[in-house]
Amino acid sequence: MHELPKDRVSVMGVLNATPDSFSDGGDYFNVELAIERGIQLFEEGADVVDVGGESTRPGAEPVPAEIELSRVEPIVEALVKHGAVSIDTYKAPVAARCMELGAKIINDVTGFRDSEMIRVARQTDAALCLMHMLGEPRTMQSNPVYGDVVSEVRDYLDEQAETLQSEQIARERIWIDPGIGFGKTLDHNLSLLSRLGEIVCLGYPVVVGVSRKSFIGKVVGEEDPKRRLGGSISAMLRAVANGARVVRVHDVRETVQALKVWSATC
Ligand code: HH2
Repeated sequence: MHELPKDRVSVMGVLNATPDSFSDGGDYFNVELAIERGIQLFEEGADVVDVGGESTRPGAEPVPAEIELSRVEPIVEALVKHGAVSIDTYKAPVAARCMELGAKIINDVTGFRDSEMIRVARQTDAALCLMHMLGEPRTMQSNPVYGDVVSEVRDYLDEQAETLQSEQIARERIWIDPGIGFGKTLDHNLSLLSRLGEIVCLGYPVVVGVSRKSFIGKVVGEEDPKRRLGGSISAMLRAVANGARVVRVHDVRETVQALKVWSATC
């Protein structure tokens, strides 16, 4: 199983082998370029590289499992020789094949709602990142409503984590993620980051993905996701200050630098 270091935050580098991701769509939609980028992310200090073959940006349409797998399979196969690979999928056949290839983490943005995903998870020793999302990517940003977003997200993550354990999955394998930007308004995202401690309290390692997301664009008035680095670093450090153990980022070199200076001054 992939063990998280106890004395520092882990960096999960994002590698989207998709034509349409919001942040880097098309940049690595070529196997050679994607593998090169993945190796670069490890060299820049990523503890994990998270490979995705379907965009889950707001409004995205699902991709059939065969297409998703054909995008990620050669990349996962190559990158497992360089470091720990996570597969960003909610489809059981994709997760199963990537685990056979040597991936160490299954990152499911639907929070293991599918019983087939739980079955695959049970047959492996993968670490499991279970994320909160309200609804599905196609519709999740059309007026998301919560009573209290932080307690609803926390209760959902707690229940899903309990469900996994009732299916004989060890607690130590479970990571949780509030799903910044997945069925949340600007205020919801800001509340989740500023009150992250209420989710950290559940006792599972907390993963946070803020990198380049649209809530940062809203705060700073920047349309282009690739010009949101300063805001991304700031939001990432807020998450770390509030207890995040893993940060999912596109800009690994800059994130590693920020974390080193942060911890040197603690
Ligand atoms: N965010 C994205 C995708 N996967 N997984 C976790 N655990 N947490 C996140 O916040 C998260 C995630 C969306 O970012 P990105 O991969 O850059 O975009 P896209 O879904 O368009 O490929």
